[in-house]
Amino acid sequence: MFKRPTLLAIGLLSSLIGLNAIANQAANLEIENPFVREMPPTAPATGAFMTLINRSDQDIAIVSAQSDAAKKVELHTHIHDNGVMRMREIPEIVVPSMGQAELKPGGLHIMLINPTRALNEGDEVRILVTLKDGSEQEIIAPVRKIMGMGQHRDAGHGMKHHQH
Ligand SMILES: [Cu+2]
Repeated sequence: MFKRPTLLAIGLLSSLIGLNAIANQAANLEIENPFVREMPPTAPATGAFMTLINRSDQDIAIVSAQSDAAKKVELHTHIHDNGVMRMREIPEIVVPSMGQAELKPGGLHIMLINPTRALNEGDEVRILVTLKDGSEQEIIAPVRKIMGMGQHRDAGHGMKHHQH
């Protein structure tokens, strides 16, 4: 006796999924206010920050990123380790359905390691992110100076925290 409603439900569900599949994750991901932090030319790395907005009803995940401005690009977060902020590579940055993810100094970020050129304020950095469904989105992020980055002091790669 449940056959009819069940079939109907499945039909509805598959048509919904079918509709959703047309728009890939990249089409549902909005990037707001992207920027790359200006660093001295000798700096081994810098970070890209932005707000990621997901207007779809399914989570979207960035699983990798690349850029011609850096030899290596990683997805990072910060963790508190005994009162010291450290960066850690993570496998993906998730943007929850109908929600957003904030990439900001001291939090989630896209790490540009070994920049291939000096990145000065006013320059633009192209970053290509790959999403879990294989779709890609290009981000154009202007380079900006950020002042008062005290919380980043101890967050460098391979830097030891010295007690004096
Ligand atoms: Cu980092």
